[in-house]
Amino acid sequence: MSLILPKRLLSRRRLLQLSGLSGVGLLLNGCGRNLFSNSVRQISEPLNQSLEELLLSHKPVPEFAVSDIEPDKLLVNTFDFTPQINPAQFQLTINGEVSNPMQLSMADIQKLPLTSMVIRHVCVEGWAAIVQWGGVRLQDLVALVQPKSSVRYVYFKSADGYYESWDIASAMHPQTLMAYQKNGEPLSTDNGAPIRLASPIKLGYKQSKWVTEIILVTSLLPAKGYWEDQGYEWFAGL
Ligand SMILES: Nc1nc2c(c(=O)[nH]1)N[C@H]1C(S)=C(S)[C@@H](COP(=O)(O)O)O[C@H]1N2
Ligand SMILES: [Mo]
Repeated sequence: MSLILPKRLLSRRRLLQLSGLSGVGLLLNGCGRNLFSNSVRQISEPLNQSLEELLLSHKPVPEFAVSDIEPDKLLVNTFDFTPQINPAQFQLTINGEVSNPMQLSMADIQKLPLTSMVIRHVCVEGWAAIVQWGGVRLQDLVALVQPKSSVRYVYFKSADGYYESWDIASAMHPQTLMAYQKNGEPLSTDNGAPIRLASPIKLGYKQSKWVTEIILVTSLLPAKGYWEDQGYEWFAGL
């Protein structure tokens, strides 16, 4: 029985399973930041079978060189107002059809592996820009909350009232990031600080700035997105 095994022979993940607590649960219970490393470790663990199969089907979009970045071409495109968020108090909520709903501070998020990519941002209004985004893969955040196999869509709520929904395949793409850096610098408030979506596979309006909540769901609601609900195409793939 497990009780007679010396603890060091058990993997941390196994220990967490045995204790009936996930790393995330421990994190939320305030048992100390050092335990966050257990959550990070779980990123390499399987999600669920349907999502694991999805991950195998992804084709990476070719990226540009850092020398191709067009710093002046990314226009600020904000439709309502620019929310001012205190990054020290900010919490990103991830919930919905998941086993481990969680809230992450920017410090938590910045402990996760950083991915950087140089891609083209394309706005439906007729401009484009090559941009470098740095952040955490959305698939890594999704792995932390342990999605149920029923999950098909992801909603993103933003601090300015903007909202979006994505198909889970696009959300789990390895180049779909929750970005907190632009062109090698911390993300500016205008561009969505402290954290925003960035992906080479979707039009600009899918790429929510100032994201506060990520909700994994089985079905789309009648409200699909800020622009989509005014007639814009929902999938908006590039
Ligand atoms: N929350 C929020 N996200 C948003 C928008 C917005 O108005 N509010 N505009 C969208 C549009 S149409 C585009 S093209 C990009 C622009 O990003 P940028 O302002 O960083 O260039 O943000 C997208 N994300
Ligand atoms: Mo846009």
